[in-house]
Amino acid sequence: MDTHKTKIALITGITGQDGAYLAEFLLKKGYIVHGLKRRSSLFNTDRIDHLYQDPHASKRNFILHYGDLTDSSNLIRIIQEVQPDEIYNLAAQSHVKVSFDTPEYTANADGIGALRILDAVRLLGLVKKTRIYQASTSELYGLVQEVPQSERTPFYPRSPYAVAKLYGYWITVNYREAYDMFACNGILFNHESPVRGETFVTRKITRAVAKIALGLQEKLFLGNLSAQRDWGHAKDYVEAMWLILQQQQPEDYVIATGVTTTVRDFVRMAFAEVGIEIEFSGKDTFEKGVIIDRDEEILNRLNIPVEHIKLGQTVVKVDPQYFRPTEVDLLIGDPSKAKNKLGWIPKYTLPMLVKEMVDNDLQLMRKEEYLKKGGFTILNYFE
Ligand code: NDP
Ligand code: GDR
Repeated sequence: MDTHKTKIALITGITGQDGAYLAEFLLKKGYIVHGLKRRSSLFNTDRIDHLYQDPHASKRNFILHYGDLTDSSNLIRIIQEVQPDEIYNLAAQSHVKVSFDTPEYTANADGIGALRILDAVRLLGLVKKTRIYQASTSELYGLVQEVPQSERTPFYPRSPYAVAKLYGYWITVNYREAYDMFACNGILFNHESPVRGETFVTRKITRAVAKIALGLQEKLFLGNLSAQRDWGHAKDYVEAMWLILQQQQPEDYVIATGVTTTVRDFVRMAFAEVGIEIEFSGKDTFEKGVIIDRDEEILNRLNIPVEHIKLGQTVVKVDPQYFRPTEVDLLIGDPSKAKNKLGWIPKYTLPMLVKEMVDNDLQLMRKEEYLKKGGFTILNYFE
């Protein structure tokens, strides 16, 4: 038997944050990587453009297919064509707040989408060949039942997103038990990176910090500053996805750092990276963050004009439009099972993650600064 046969992976959601990191990771491991991308009116492959291969080339190990998790016949056709050894189902309407505006679509893509993948594998007779990873989430825990949250903690979802993902979780367990499939849930806590979507809170903060430092934006408007999240780095988390599918037995795993931090403290840490010290005062909707000190050595090193950083200036304000109808107050994961069984150890700490994100956004915003100096209009999106 040839034990070195090249493995084939299919990644749904390949254009997203995790899809991009996972594709890179699997290509380095020697996989042939197929990805599902949606048709859009503009190019939507920014995060994977560095992996792109000319479709006319005779040999390729990175191949994209148009598709959508809401379209069964398309998924069946692609899975039949690709005959994957591993499917990573990462595609989803992944924004919790947006799921309150688009609950039915979110249920379709995030809940029934998982079923469509599992059932395609079953109908095509690939149950013994294809292993499936389902992107489950710490949002399943929702209203706090116990801390830290582990594989045994009861679920209490608090958004249409989380309810849809609850279906995805259980249908994965059910297909594993009913049809003896190698199908697993990774219950991943929040993970971020320089390519995190711009409307998730960490990236929104690091982009704003860079813009404020360069004088391109005045204020950052945020919602619930007291929410606590267990933030890790996406690079570490995609490795865990792969490890989950390499085990003898299909099981579900919590992937987390075990450290939790408030949004407020994330803001403080991000501003500190560019030499700005923030103090918060006021309560609830009246809470604000004001510059109380600046570190001129850091500002000089980063080439940030000191006159942009005005002591006493309010740079953070609460805007209730970012509150959620039902919130998840506290997430902190217990990754013991992943550490013991998978040997998974994250390499990044939160300070390392914050630094990498702020550095990257500072570099990106330099381009905007250059355009502004050239007389071009800079657009500020406050989403
Ligand atoms: P992103 O939002 O960055 O990426 C989502 C991906 O799904 C994009 O490629 C998007 O395509 C695609 N997509 C959305 N809807 C559909 C659809 N109907 N059909 C096909 N593709 C679709 O998410 P992340 O990379 O951060 O997360 C990956 C997965 O992990 C998601 O399922 C998310 O819910 C889950 N998760 C994420 C966590 C995190 O902290 N990042 C934590 C726990 C779970 P397009 O680029 O065209 O929009
Ligand atoms: P989350 O991530 O909802 O945990 O879902 P997000 O970054 O959107 O919110 C984290 C916390 O920050 C609070 N918050 C704000 N959030 C956003 N987006 N914008 C704001 O202005 C703002 N102000 C405060 C939120 O209320 C929340 O408490 C992410 C997604 O990646 C999901 O797909 C994934 O399943 C979970 O993480 C684990």
